[in-house]
Amino acid sequence: MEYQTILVEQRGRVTLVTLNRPQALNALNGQVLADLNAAMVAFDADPGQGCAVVTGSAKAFAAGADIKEMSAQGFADMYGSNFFAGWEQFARTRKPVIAAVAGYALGGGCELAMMCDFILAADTAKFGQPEIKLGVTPGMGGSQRLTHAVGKAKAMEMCLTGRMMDAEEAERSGLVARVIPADQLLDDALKTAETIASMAPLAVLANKEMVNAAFEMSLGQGVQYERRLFHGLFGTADQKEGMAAFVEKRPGNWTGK
Ligand code: CO8
Repeated sequence: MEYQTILVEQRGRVTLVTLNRPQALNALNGQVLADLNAAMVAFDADPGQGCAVVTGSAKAFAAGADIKEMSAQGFADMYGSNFFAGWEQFARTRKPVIAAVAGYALGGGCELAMMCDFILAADTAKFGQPEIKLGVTPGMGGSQRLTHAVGKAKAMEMCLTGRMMDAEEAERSGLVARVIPADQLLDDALKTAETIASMAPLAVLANKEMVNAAFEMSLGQGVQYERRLFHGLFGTADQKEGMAAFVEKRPGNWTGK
């Protein structure tokens, strides 16, 4: 598949997706959306792939939605076309996706990182929702996902002032899983993705699905949902294999069945 704005590379069972619009600091336009969605659909459908890493450049993961593409649009254009609703497709990727963020992750860039399953941040990373400075608001889920991640006080301050959060504050606030020296970010993210891709595929899907359920359900419903998925995995060959492998002190040999 030919992509115009991203580079896609398979490394064993890991798909590496690199945003590649350096002239616009990887600003997210319609073509990036189309390319990313196509890459994620192909990744999800490929049984040889177990985890994806989405990354940008050293300067910018992505500096937001493409302001030049949006600036002349009116309400009828935006509402009529349900502008950027296509990002919901990216967020529906079933297999795990790690965001490896260096430099700016602003506006839609921060929102894209938060649509991934977790964020690994270089010590150079800067996160922000600066849309207020453009006279608008986040539009790809940032007001919701940021609030879930860092709580109301910090999310509200960041959305209302547009201030950026550095990597250390982002880790302390729960926005990122870990901070890594910039020159080791990609290696670390790929290694983390390999670890995930080496696990039993159905258990990987189930773990992702149940953690995400915590954002949609009450505690009671979520616990029930977890238990049903847990019970369901006892119908898989990989559960038998995983538990036999533990007893026999050897690694599991997964079939994804
Ligand atoms: N869109 C388009 N082009 C961009 C963007 C962007 N978001 N960000 C940077 N660029 C371009 C610049 O215009 C510039 O291009 P050119 O050389 O042709 O002038 C090039 O990238 C390099 O940028 P700078 O020269 O500005 O680089 P600096 O190092 O001086 O500054 C910054 C880096 C601080 C990141 C700066 O570029 C900046 O502030 N960028 C904009 C950040 C921003 O406001 N992001 C939020 C955008 S709005 C948004 O994301 C809304 C999401 C939801 C929409 C959903 C609608 C439904």
